[in-house]
Amino acid sequence: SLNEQVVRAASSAHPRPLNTTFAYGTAGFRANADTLDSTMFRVGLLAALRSKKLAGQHIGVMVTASHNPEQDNGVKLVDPHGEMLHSSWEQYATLLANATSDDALVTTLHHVIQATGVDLAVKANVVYGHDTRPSCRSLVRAVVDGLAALDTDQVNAGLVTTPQLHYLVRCLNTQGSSDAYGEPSVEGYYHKLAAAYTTLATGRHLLPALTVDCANGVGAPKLKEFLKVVGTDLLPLVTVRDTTTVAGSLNKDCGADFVKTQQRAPRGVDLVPWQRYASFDGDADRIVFYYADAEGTFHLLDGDKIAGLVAGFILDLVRDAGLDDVKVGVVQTAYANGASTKYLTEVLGVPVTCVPTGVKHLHHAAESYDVGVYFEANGHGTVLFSPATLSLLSSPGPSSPTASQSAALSNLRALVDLINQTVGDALSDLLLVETILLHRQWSPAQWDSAYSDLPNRLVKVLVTDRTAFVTSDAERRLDRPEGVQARIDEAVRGVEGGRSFVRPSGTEDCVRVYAEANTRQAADGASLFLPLVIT
Ligand code: NG1
Ligand code: ZN
Repeated sequence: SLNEQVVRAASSAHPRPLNTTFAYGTAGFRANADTLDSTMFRVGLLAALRSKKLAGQHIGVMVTASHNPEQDNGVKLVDPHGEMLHSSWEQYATLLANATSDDALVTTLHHVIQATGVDLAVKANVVYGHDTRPSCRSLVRAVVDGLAALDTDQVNAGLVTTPQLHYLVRCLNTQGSSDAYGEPSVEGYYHKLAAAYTTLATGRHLLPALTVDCANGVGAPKLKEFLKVVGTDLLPLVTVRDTTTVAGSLNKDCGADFVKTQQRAPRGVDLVPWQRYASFDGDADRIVFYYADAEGTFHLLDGDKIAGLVAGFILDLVRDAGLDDVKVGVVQTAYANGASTKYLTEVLGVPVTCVPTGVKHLHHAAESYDVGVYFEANGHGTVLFSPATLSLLSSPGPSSPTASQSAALSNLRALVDLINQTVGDALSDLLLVETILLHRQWSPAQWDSAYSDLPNRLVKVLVTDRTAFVTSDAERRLDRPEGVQARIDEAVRGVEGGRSFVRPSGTEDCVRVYAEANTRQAADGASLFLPLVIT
C-alpha cells in the first residue's frame, strides 16, 4: 500500500507555488523554470505509477523546454514503446501537479491509483534525462525525489536529446525480445545510426559540407559525439551555434524555431549562396534546412519539404524493390503548406491524412500505413514502418533478384535502422535527408524545386478565453464561437488559392490564425483581417 508518510515528507521539500495552475498539454508541462520544482517531483510520482500500471516496464522522463527560452523548462513522459504518454493519463499529471498541499497530494495519489487500477506491489522502472538548461540540475533532483518516494528502480540517462531518451525507453523495454530495438545506451544509438548511414552513403559522390546550427543546445555535444563514431569522411559537416556554456544563448536568435518562424538564417550566420544549412531546435527533435540563392534570398526547406523528399525516395525504393503491396502514406497537419499537399497527392500520387496538431496524432495516423511518413511543417517528424512491412523486409525476398531489386531492398533495410521510429529526431532526420540528397545528387535548390510554397502568414491572437474556440475536421473548421467560421469563409471567398483556419494553441495562451493564398498580398490580407474578427 501507499506509504503516505514517505510521500508527505518528500513532498514537503517540494512545495507547490501558490497562484499557479499547471496543465499537461501537447508538450507536457512547460513554464518558467522557477515554478516547476513541485511539478517535477509529482511527475516522478506519476512516472512510477505509470510503470507499475504497465507491469514494471521502463517509463521515460525528459526534462526540457525544447525551443522555448532558456529560463523556461518543462517535462514530458515517454511510454514503453518510446511514444508520448497515453493521453488518458494526461489528466492525472494535471491533477497531481495542482494538488494544493502535501495532504491533498496524498489524497490525489490515492484517487489516481484507484482510477487507473495500479498495483503498488509492482516494482517501477524509470529512465530520466535532461537538456542543457541550467535549471535542469535541481529539477532533475526533484524528479528523482518523486521516483524514490515510490521506491523506483532508476536509470539516469544524464544529458541527452529528447529522441535519444525515447530511443533508450524503447530499447530497455524490448531488450532480449524478437523486436529488440537496439543497445540501450547512447553509444548503442550512435552505432546503430552510424552503421545504417555508412551502408547508405558508402560509394556515393560526396556533396559539399552541410552547416548545422545546433541552437546552442544539447544537439551540439551529441552531434559531435556522433561525428566521432561515424567519422567525417562520409559526413562532411560544420557546426555553428554549438556552445552550451554561455548563459542565455540557448535558442537565442538561432535554432529551428527561430529559422522557421522568422523565415531567416540564425542571426550572425552569413549564408554562402547555394550551400546547405540546417538548424536543430533546443532538444534536437526538430530540424529544418535552408539555403540562399545568388541574390541572397533566403529559402526554407521545412518539414513539408522534408516529407516530400522522404516520401518520394521511399516510393522509388519500394517500387524498385518490387514491393507493390506496400502502401506508403504521408500524415500532415492543417499547417502544411497547400502546395506540399498538392505535390504529395498529385505529383507523387501518395495518400495524405490530415490530423490535429500534436505529435501523438501524427504518430498514430502514420501507424495505419505500411510505411507512414509524418512531419509537422515546423520540422518535427519521422517515418514508421509497420510490423508487417518490417517482417517483409527481413524476409529473404525474391529468389533471383535483379541488381536494382536487391540494392533497393538493402537500402530499405538500412533506412529502418537509420530512422528513429519512436519520435522525430533531428540527428536521424539529418542523416535521412543527407542520404537522399547523396543518392539523388541534389543541391538544396534542386530539392526545393519540387514545388513552390504558397505565401502564408501565421499570426498569434491573444483572447480572453481560448477554450471558447472549438474546432473540427482536423482543426480546419471552427465550430465555436458561433459565426466566426462564416466570417473566415467570407474572408477567403474569391481569394485565389485562399485557405485559412483558426485554432486555439495547445502550448501557449493564444489563438493562432493561419492563412495562405496564391499571392503574398492576399495571404497577408486574409490573415490580418481575421484577428479583428475574432477578438
Ligand atoms: P500549438 O501551440 O498547439 O500551436 C505548437 C506547434 C506545434 C507543435 C507544438 C509542440 C505550430 C503552429 N504549432 O503547438 O506544431 O510543435 O507546439 O508540441 O507550430
Ligand atoms: Zn523540440
